[in-house]
Amino acid sequence: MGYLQDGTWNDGWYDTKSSGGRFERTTAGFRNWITPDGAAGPSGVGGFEAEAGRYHLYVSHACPWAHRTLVFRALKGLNGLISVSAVHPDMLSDGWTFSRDFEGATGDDLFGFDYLREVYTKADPEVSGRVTVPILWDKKRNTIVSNESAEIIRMFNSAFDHITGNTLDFYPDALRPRIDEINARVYSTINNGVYLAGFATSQSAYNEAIAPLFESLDWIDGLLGQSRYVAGDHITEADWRLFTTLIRFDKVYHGHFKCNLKRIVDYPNIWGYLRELYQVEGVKETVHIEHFVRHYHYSHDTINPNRIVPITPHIDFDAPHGRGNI
Ligand SMILES: N[C@@H](CCC(=O)N[C@@H](CS)C(=O)NCC(=O)O)C(=O)O
Repeated sequence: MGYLQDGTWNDGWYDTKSSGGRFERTTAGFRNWITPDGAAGPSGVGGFEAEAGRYHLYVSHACPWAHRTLVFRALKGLNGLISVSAVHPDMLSDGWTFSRDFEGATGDDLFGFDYLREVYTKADPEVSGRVTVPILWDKKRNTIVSNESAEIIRMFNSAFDHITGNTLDFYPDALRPRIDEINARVYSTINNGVYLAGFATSQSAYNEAIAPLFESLDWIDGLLGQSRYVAGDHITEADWRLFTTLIRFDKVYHGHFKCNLKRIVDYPNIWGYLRELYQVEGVKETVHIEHFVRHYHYSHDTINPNRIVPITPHIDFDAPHGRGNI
């Protein structure tokens, strides 16, 4: 694992020395938006008009951030309009690779590259930053539109509606303040919270992350005792942003990231809710358990130096969810 500096690859794990053992996530570098008419979005430049067949997603099926974009692609009827390549689950000294040596690892369908970093240097030969998934690529302008999943899902939520006729809205005006409020806490304490706990290299950094993580899960379980979804009666972006962390939790974060005060199956409301989300049409096809079990345990040798991939418990995500009466 490493990063690009002025277009050159440097191998190296996250530096937590200067931050008291705390993992600090860097911000994504490409922040343009696809819009219905190509007008500029909230950040970046214009010129990325919604068109069938023009855009491509690079994902890892292991990654919860990339997983969000696949969920929105499915829910919004974009599977036939936006193509996808999936990297190999092992992220070692070369970072993400296009090796096909694992079921579901597709290779690079656009350029035949060996390494994901080549997608970044294709967009900008002098690029600096981490080589992360997801990447939303524009085949027409031959560049990266965005590598920020929170923004890619917003584009998918509305930019293609006039082409697909799919007007499902996971970020409706009336609920935006509530969704934003939930997202902020879920991001810092749950989505990123599991990483803060797992990548901590000091006891105090781990302690700082673990308490808020489980306080927030208790809070979510409480919300789900009162309403079917976290922001009320309607399923929203806030639910899908939670989903990709929850689905990995008992298989990976509980053990590998030491998030082991409770499991998701121990939460009466979250557990049924997780099954309900998994069973929404098109969603389970985006879940690749073997990729995330392999990726985390095999790639993070600072946490698991012998790279033993554990068996992990059997979890029946297909069991009836019982959420209909809430
Ligand atoms: N801000 C990004 C974060 C994406 C991210 O951190 N992806 C991880 C995989 S789960 C990655 O590719 N990490 C590689 C690295 O940090 O070198 C997003 O949400 O899109």
